[in-house]
Amino acid sequence: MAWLLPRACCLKVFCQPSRGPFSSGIAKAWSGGPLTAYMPEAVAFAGSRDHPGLYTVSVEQVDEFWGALGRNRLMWINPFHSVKDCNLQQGWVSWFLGGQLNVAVNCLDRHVHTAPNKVALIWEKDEPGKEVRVTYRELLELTGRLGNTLKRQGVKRGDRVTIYMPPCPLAVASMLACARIGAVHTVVFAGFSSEALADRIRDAQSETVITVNQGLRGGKVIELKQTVDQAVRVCPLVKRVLVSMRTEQKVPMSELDVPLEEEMMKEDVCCEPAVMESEDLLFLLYTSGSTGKPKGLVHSQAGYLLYAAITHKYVFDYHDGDVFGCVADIGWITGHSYVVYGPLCNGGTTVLFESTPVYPNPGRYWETVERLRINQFYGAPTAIRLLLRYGDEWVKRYDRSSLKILGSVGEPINTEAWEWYFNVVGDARCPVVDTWWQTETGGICISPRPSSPGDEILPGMAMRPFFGISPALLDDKGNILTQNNVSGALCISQAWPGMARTIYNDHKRFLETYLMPYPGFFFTGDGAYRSSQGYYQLTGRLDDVINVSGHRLGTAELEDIVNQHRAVAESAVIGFPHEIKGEGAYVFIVLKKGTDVSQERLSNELKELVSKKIAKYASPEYVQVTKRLPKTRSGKIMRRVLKKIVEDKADELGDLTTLDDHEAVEEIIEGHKRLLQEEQGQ
Ligand code: 6R9
Repeated sequence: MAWLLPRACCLKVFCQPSRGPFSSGIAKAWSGGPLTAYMPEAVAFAGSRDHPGLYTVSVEQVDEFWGALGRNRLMWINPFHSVKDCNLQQGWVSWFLGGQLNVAVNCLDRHVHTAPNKVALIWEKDEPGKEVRVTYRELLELTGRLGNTLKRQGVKRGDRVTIYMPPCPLAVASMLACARIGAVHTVVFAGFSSEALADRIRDAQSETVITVNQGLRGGKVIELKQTVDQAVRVCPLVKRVLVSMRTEQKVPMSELDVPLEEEMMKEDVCCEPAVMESEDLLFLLYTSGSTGKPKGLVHSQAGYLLYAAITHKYVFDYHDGDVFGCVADIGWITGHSYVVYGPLCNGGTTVLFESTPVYPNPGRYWETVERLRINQFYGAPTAIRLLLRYGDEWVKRYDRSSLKILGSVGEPINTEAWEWYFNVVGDARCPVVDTWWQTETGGICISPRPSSPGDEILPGMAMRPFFGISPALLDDKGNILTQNNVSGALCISQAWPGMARTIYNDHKRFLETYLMPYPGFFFTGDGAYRSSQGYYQLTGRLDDVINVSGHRLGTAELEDIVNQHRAVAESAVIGFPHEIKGEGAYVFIVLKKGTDVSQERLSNELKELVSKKIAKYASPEYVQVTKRLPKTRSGKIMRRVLKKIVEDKADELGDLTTLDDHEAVEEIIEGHKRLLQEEQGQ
């Protein structure tokens, strides 16, 4: 393994023994029961005897709550003097002021001190059964050598480094090496096109790119270095490209290119950690807006790290020794927070999944669960819906008894997929946590857990705000909806440590997008319903709302019903201008494998189903069957593209750099034309 380096003779560990929650003396001194084992800091919070009590403290005594966690769960070089200075009205958010720390030290050194041989990463390579385990000591060594290589190449504190790599230990070491030397990483999903990559390199003004010669995904070789070559041709600022060898295949190297492993071998494993201020930049991560160029959301050091760690611990009930399996790519915020920063800050063992859910067959996830003894599995509804199409057999042939909790993220999880995940994958034994959050929020904000043991979990609902999160629903006029059983724009009414601080080089856009629509609130762009019991259910992006005959309908709500049809594997509902109703619903359907139903019958049955479950006015005008839906690389349906197609504006599809499968779009355009012709012919 080219990247696994020989053991170093000396390894300087930059830390004191951990004061982490599990080794804390405070816990032993407490005799008040299980709550302090759960959250030792609670001993200092008056009135926090149970979960609701703790939540109340977290939103009402914000400084006490986050101050105690900040002091206890992170390792500081210099302690902070104030917990926060935030004003959402003015767009001013700072946490842990005056504090200095190093994120890589928090994620590595302190664990090397207590458990050097504990496994930090399990790299689940594309080839099943070839996993590689990397201990905390080894990961620290890799990070140190890489940090020194970056420094020798001229990378300085504050410089942006673009990482274009699939999930692999060196990608994690690259992120942590940046954090160690004070550089700002920006990971670009290693599936994006050269244009998308170039846009992001230019926006970040990166002089350094780290990549691999080739990637492997689903058994296919991906020429990642070639993509980088094309991108850097139009990025004159790039001074160096560090190339790691994922496969044995040599690739042409130009004068910009630096063979990464060779250079790392020349470096020492000890790399002095930079002393970083809490609010220094940790990373940028690009996410696409519905219009305009992608936004480089900025996350800073202490607040982000603490929030990622705390949500990882409490949402998933992560315990020392557990194997945490988040199958997201590291190019996505989920990969940042729940493959890398959260688990490593907690000293956990985290899986880096390089493959796809269907390689070499649709049993891949569950075979991996069995082989690695994964305790918490965290995936996306799109993959669950895909696997559901292949039936239960692929799940049942593997032993999933290690699983304790199942997580879902990225989109609303429809009831059918939720039930299948819970009943088939989890054998009706593991809680399913539908976690709502965004690149902008840094970590999970609404999720059924944490809550009191045994508290109910309802299918397809994110339900409860996390510690420190105070959701609010607002109407069109900006009024706060205080009652239950209402829908509105989901906002968050006070700052939390994990929130993004700005958009890189465009603070104005940050203010306009998130803070100005509802002054004093952070606006998420999503709609939500608060049930009569006070639980939150996400109803989709607000720009995806359809207004049929004056009734606002969430696309997610309609899709949930459509997906209940026995033949439907997946659907996307789009609004289009309708002479009478204002807007009508146009439904795209992907059929389950092996189902055979005529277009006409399906269309009639779906109309009936929607009429029955919602109302007649909501029943779809058009039903188009297609082989696949256009999706982003992280699996979100690109509704914006479908909308242009149904509005007959296929020549205005806009930015397609994040699109996964261009053929899907062609097929849908053709299908749409055919459907209209058939309708007109009738
Ligand atoms: C983590 C992540 C954020 C958008 C978000 C929302 C949708 C994410 C969801 C969900 C319903 C959930 N979303 N989780 N919708 N239920 N559990 O996905 O970040 O890529 O920035 O996307 O995804 O619309 O606003 P990001």
